Amino acid sequence: MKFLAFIPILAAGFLAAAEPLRPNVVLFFIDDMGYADIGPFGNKDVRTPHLDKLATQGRKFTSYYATPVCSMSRASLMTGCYNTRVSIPGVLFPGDKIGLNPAETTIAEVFKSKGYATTCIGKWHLGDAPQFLPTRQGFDEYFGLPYSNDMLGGRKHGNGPMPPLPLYRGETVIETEPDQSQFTRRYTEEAVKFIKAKKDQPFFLYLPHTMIHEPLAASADFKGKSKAGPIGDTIEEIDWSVGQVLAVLDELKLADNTLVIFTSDNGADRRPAPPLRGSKASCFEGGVREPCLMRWPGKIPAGTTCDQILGNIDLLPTFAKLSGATLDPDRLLDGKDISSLLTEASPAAVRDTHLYYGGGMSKLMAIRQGDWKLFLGGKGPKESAPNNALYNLKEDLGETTDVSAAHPDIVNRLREEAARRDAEILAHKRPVGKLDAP
Ligand SMILES: [Ca+2]
Repeated sequence: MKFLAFIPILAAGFLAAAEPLRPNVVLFFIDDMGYADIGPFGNKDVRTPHLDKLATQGRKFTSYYATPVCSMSRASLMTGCYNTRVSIPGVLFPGDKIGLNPAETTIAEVFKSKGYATTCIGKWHLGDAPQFLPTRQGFDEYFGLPYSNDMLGGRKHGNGPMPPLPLYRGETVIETEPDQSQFTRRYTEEAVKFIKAKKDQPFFLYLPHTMIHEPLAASADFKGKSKAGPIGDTIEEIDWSVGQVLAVLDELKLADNTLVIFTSDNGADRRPAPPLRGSKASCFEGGVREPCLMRWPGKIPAGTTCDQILGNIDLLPTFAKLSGATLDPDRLLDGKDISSLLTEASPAAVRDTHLYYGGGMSKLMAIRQGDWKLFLGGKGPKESAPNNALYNLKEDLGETTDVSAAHPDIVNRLREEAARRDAEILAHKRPVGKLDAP
């Protein structure tokens, strides 16, 4: 009798737990911010009080992976796949005849399928032709630049002189060569306006700031105010932006039902990222491992740190889980649902392996499995270590000492694993979007 009475309670509990929580999601995706650029990750030269607060109220992820450069990183973020699988190269340029294939399912489309309001405010960089813009990839609204802020009018490139840098609203260019010192402020105002307008429904706010990509520019309130020069000024203004968004979430009593994520697209541009080796464009950790903070009050344990592997490729399956969206089982993904890394006190690894594709030809440059990282050979020392260089990231996070000679078995195992995974991706890669395609 007792046993029979227990069953409905169990079933009810199970159903309640399986109900998706459908949180709002705010995703800050900074351009060229490196691992050591903010207070929670050890920077003592810039003031980042709002990011410090985000870390205190949320979880710090020390092994969050992006890629060496811009477009490939955004492709991974949007699709849950390594960029090679979706055929997006390292960096797209104005007038390129390619973009992220409109047939791909993006994180914005995942949220749309569950009734979220979506917006992209900032840098897109997945194709500047109309059919590749954010509005064609699941974003209701778009305000920002289609590519990097150094792709200025008249600059020479393979496609000819670049057009004046365009600022879009929706699919319309509303200004050209806008005042760069106003980007952070204007994007932030747009973000606050969006949250206020959509407060009564689930929303996804994607905020890929243009700063801190060069040319650096801060508004009058921040210019010359930091102890670290122009880079410090822009970082402190980004921190202000985070503070503005957190404040409006508090004001509207949305904080408890909003997952806030702060991270970046690639390593610091020609600046060090201690304790990591390398910077932007490199497959050493400093080129690809990003500062990452996540806050979701009551769900993510406050003031904690997680060292497990995760990255851009994992956000799409994780967002699908949190929003209750169904993914097409026939569409291969590289990322995993890492929601356990957010919510559990001491989560186990979800995936133990990460692939490092290079920013040039998108060649597989290195593989990490657990604490071991093996370089597979390729371009020069900036982008990669020599063929077969093996590092133990637990003992040697700075990748200073190649221990391959002492571990030929590990070198062989990782090399075989890398070859197997790379071959699978190349065999199943999906086409890039082409301007002239039917
Ligand atoms: Ca970048």
